[in-house]
Amino acid sequence: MKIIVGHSNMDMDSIGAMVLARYLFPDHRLVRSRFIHPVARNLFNLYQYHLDCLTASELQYQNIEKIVVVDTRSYNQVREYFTYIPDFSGEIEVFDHHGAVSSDLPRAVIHDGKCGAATTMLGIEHIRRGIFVSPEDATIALTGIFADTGNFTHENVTDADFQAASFLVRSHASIRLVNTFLKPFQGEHQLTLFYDLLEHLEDKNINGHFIIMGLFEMERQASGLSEVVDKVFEIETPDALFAVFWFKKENQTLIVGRSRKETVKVNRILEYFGGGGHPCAASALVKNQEGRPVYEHLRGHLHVTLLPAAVAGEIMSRRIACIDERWSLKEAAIFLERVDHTGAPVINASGRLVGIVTLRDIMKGRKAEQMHAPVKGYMKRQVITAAKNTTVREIEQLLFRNDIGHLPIVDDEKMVGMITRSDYLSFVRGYEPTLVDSGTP
Ligand SMILES: [Mn+2]
Repeated sequence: MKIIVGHSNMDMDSIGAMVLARYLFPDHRLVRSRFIHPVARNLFNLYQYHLDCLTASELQYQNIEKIVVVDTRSYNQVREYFTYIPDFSGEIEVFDHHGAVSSDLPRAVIHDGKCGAATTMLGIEHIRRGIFVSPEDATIALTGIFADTGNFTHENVTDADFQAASFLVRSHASIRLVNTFLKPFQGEHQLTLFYDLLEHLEDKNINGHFIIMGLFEMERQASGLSEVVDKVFEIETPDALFAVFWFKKENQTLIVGRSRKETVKVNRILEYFGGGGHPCAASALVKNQEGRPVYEHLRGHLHVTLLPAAVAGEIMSRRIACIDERWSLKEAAIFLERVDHTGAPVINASGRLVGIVTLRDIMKGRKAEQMHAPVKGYMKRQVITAAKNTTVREIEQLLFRNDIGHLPIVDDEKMVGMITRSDYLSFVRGYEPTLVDSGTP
C-alpha cells in the first residue's frame, strides 16, 4: 500500500495539499491525522466521505511501500503514523513550504516550495502536467491556499500562490464555500477570548520594535487560540505580537507569536522555547512551567536577541538640497526645479534649520506677485523634525499623521539628513522578498 499524509493536527493547507497529491499519486490512499485542527473541522466533516481517509491505526500490519508527506518535513509532525508502521523502510517523498529547516525524515526526497501554501506546490505541478481537478477538490485546495496565505497577505506569498489559486478557480472552485470554511471563529469562547486579548495586550517598545504582548491564564487548554491571535494581529498593527497562555490544569504555557517584520522572525525566537513554525507565525508549548516566568523569560529574551530596529540615520538621504532663507521665491523656485524636488528645508546664514518651503508655498507668492520677496516670508516655520535615532515606525507616523512629504533629520540643531515619503517607501519595499520563479509556463 502507498499512502499520502499531512502533519498531525491537520489544517486546511494539509488537507488541500493531500487532495491535490492524490491526483499525482493515484494509487495512494489518504490517511487522516487523529487530530483535525479546529479551523479545519467543518471542511473535514463536510468532505469526509469524499476524502475517504484511512486512520493511522488502519496502517497496522499493512505493507507500506511509499509515503507522500505534505506540508511538513519533520518526523515529529508525522510520528503518529509511524507508530503503527515501526518497520517502514520504503520511499518518502515530501512536498513542503516550511523553508530552510532540514528534514529528519529518513531517506526523504524533498520538494522544497518557496510559496505561501503547500497546496500551491501541488497545484503548480497540476498546471505543469495539465491535470484537471474536480470542483470539490478545487474548492478544498483553494481553501487551503487562502488559509495558509492569510488571504494572500502574508509575506511568504509568491506569484506561484496566485497562479495555483487562479488554476483552482478555473477548475470551478466555489468561492462561496471557501468563504464559509474560512470563518475565523467557530466557538463562543473564541469571541470572548478575542475581546479579552484586545483589552489586555500591552504595547512595548523593544529595541525600537513595536511589540505587543500579554499573559493570559486559562483553566485548561482550549482549542482555536491561534485563530484568535491571528484576528487580533490583523486588527492591531504591531511589528510582532506574542500571546502567552498559561493552562493551569495542565501546567503548560503556550506562546503564540506573529510578526509582519522581516527582522523579527518569530520561529527563531520561539525555537529557543522548544517551538517552531514560520518566520511570520510560530508557537511553542512549554511544559511544567507557569505562565509568569515564561512570560518574563520571553520578554528578557526579546531584549537580548532582537536586533535594534532601523532608525532614521540609516535610511535618510545625507545629500540635502537646502534653500537659504535670504533667497527670493524666484530663486527658490528655480532651485527646486533644478534639483527636481517639491520642497526643501530652509536654513539661515549659520546653517540652522529655520523652516521648510514647498512649491505650494511659492505658488502663493506667485499669485500675490511677490516672487522677488525673500523665502523667509513664505516658508513654514513650524517644522516637524526627527532625530537620527528615530525609529522607522515613528517616522511612518510623523509622515502620515501630519501629512508631510519631507522630514528633516536634526542633530544638535544642525540638519544632518532628510527623509521623504519616497525614502520611506523604498525602505519598506526593500523588505519584500523577491518573487520566486515558480517555473510554470
Ligand atoms: Mn502549510
